[in-house]
Amino acid sequence: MVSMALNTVSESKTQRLEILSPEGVVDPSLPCEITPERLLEIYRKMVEIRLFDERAIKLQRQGRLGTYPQILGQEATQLIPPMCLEPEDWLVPTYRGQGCYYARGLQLRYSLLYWAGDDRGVRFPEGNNDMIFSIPVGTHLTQVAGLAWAAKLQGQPRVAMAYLGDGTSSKGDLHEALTFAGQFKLPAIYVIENNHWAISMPRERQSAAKTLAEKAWSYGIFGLQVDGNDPLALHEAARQAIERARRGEGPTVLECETYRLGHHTTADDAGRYRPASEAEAWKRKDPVARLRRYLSSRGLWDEERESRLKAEAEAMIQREVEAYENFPPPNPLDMFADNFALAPWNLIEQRRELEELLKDRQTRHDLVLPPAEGRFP
Ligand SMILES: Cc1ncc(C[n+]2csc(CCOP(=O)(O)OP(=O)(O)O)c2C)c(N)n1
Ligand SMILES: [Mg+2]
Repeated sequence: MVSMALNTVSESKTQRLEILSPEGVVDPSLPCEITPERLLEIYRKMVEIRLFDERAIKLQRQGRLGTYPQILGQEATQLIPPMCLEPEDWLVPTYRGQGCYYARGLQLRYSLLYWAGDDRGVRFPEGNNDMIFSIPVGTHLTQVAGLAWAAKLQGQPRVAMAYLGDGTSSKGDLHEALTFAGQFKLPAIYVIENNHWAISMPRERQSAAKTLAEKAWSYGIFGLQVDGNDPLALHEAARQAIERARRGEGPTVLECETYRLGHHTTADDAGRYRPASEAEAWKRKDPVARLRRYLSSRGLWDEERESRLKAEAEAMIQREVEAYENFPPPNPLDMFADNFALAPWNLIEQRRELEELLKDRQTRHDLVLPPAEGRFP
């Protein structure tokens, strides 16, 4: 039972949690505290983010969006652990994080804006402790230990959750972060989104470790492998990990085993390095279809509700795309903002020059400009 295992880090055998089978059948012997309303909320968000992902790819192919990292097939791992957090908990996803941010209430127009290269796309909801991801992989892992440590020192019941990929789990950053998190018993949760590929490097060649979760044990940390396409298992594992962290019982590593059904990003062609049959096999474990089967078997879902949800989701996404495309252009002077507390003289000069050039032009913007003055540092 996972509830027993979560109470101890002396258990050295890494377990795997799967509650809902790919056929949509629940294992009644496993703990699973979840209401029908919560299940329906999860399903709605999964469908919305899948349709958004499809739309984002089309926008990129039409030249209306920059490079975009798909999350097809990873909807459950993206949405569910962040949905179990409170707004004041810290969340630091990776670039493949549209679902994580959506779970926390970021409007999809901002995700599009970000992937169009506009830094106004990181306008997270007021009161949320969400952080922008870093493109260099793994650099946030020690920072998340730091966030958790700060929460502990300040006596705040806050949890810090980091996402990382299977490839990133090979980086030294994870060693440092877990050493620290384990030793200081920090309220940190490391969600390894094992989607089986790090660009063209398969999971099998990534590490000789049998599971990525078992790495946790050597740091005195509880590690659990979860079926990342099983919404019930993810919800239960994340809920228990968060509760443990809040009770002061230390960190958790959750390896969520899923599959990247799409390319690494729109700049990649997965057909060049892996057989299509592999993705086809994983489609049978699809998290969205799996939850739909389960909801239908409980009389909570039917065809009519499905088409209504899809129509509503498409309309919402259309509104978000329009809001994104009608966003006022950024003010070129913003490139000088948020870089230095005290701007160096050459930047001050360049900013003045640009200001002069822009004088006669009409620029619309919605940001407060930084002051033109500055001093030598
Ligand atoms: C420090 C650093 N090295 C290399 C890269 C190039 N890079 C971008 S994504 C990636 C693979 C990451 O794979 P994984 O951690 O499995 O995440 P996934 O993309 O599968 O979600 C690499 C090597 C980078 N962004 N940062
Ligand atoms: Mg990966």
